[in-house]
Parts: sequence; structure tokens; C-alpha cells
Amino acid sequence: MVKARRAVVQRYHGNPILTPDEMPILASGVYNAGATKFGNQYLLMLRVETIEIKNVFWVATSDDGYRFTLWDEPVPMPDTAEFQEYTSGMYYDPRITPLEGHYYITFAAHSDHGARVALMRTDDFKRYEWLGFISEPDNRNAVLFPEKIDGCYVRLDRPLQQGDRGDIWISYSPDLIHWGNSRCVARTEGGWGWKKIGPGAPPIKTDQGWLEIFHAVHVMAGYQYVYHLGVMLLDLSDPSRVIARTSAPILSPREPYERVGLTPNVVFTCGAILEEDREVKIYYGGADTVLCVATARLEDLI
Ligand code: BMA
Repeated sequence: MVKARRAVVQRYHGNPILTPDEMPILASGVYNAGATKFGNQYLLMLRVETIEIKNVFWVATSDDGYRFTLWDEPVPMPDTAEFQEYTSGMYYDPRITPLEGHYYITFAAHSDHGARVALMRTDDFKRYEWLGFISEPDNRNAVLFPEKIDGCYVRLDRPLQQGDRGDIWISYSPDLIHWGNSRCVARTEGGWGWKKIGPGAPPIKTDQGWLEIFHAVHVMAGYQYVYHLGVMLLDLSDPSRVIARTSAPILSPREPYERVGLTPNVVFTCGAILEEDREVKIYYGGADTVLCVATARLEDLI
């Protein structure tokens, strides 16, 4: 058991930082945003749920990481027959990884085939290069490491198993398109993460290892999924090796904006930013409806 003390993660007092009301279109949710530094600004790629329950991605930028300005237009998405077939208007949870001078975006593409991981690349967040689908169904959460390890690109993901269970897996690629050598990194366990765990923010490099903020799910009363955040540290040269993993969540749904919304009792991250002073800003969706931010000291997370 964890003794009561100051929480490692502090919610921003101005949460939520973005709500559907601020969108230039009629929206029912704005949440689960990829996050990166872009020049000297903070940049979010938001998952926006329209009132027709279709998805668009929307970019917002900020000078301070808290007050964001929405861009005028949504992110242009591919218009190919293949993209239509495997998305049906549903694509979500963009994760941004700066890698070799470009920004790569992994996201979930959803259709009646199931959910697959898709990949795009951009340099300016205005024009995007479509790189294709990089998984079969059912796999919707994938994060890229921000550099090659041992000559390979590396990703963590969450292939879905029978009974709606999921663990965190790792795969390797020579070109970001073809993936293999897959193996399981971390399994579901404990009271708060027995149902599924999956990668959240793209891994952050630290002296002690790769810091991975992940989501973990347990089920209340037989049907109510509750989403928490946890953190683990992976070996720098062999990220399939877990060095340490929190026994308790670092963030759980507690505030009204995390408990009440399109999906109640959800905190879910797709992006975190490490500052020069070693503060980590964790951007997360509340109840699949609003966007929030919380902060932690890097050493505390480690
Ligand atoms: C996951 C994803 C997330 C969502 C979460 C909680 O499977 O679909 O986009 O935030 O469920 O509903």
C-alpha cells in the first residue's frame, strides 16, 4: 500500500485547458492529444469528436503550455480509398514523435475491420505525408521511440487479446513500415491494471532509462472501465527490459471533469513534454470529453 503523501503528479488548477465549447466546429469532445515542442512553442494535436461522432485532428499551439490557440482548419487526412476503407471516419489518439528531423504521428484507424495503427509524417503540421497502416487489427495504441536503438526503429504498442485484454509489446523496424521481432514487455497486473495496459506518451529518454507513461484499466461492477495512468522505466539499450514499474497509479479519475463525460472515469494520455528544468507536462483527456494537463518532477516519476 502507498502511504498518503504529496502526489507525484499535480493537476493544473485551470483544468480543463480545452473543452468542446472552444472548438470552431460543433464538437462533443476534445481530448487525448499528441504533444511536442515545435520551434519555441508547445504544440498539441487534438482528438476532436464531432457531434456526428466522427473524428478530426486539430492542431493548437501555445507559448506557455497551458493557454492554447486553435488553428483555423483541421489536419488534412489522406483521401484514398484504402484510408476510407480502414477508417470509416473514425481515427483517433494521435501521438507525435520527433525523429530524425521530422515529426511522426501514429494514430488509431478504426473501421468494421477493427482498429489498426496508422502513420503520417510532417515537418510543419500543415502538410502531411501518409506512410500507411503499420499493424493489423486489433491494435490501436502505438508510440515510436524518438531515436533508433541498435540500428532499428522501435515502438511500443498494445495488441488486443481475447476477452478485451491487452499488454504492452515492443516491435522493431528497419524503415518504420515493416515491423517484427515482437515480444511482450509488460503484462497486466494488480487491482488497477488487470484488464489492459498500453503505451500512453511516446517514451522520454532519461539518464536512468526510457520513461514510459502508460494507461491501465480495471473494471468496476462488471462493466465500468476505469482508466488510470502509471509509469515504467525501460532499459536504455534494451527497452524490452522493464527496470521499474509503479505499483500504484500516478493519476486516477477523481475530479468531476475526469469522472463525468462521454466515457466516465477516464484519464488517458497520448503525450508528455519534458522541460529543461526537468518538469514533465502530461497532457491527458478527461472522461473522453476535455483536455487537461498535469505536471510532475522527472526525478519523482523515475
Ligand atoms: C481507449 C481508447 C481511448 C479512450 C479510452 C477510454 O481504448 O479508445 O481513445 O480514451 O479507450 O474510453
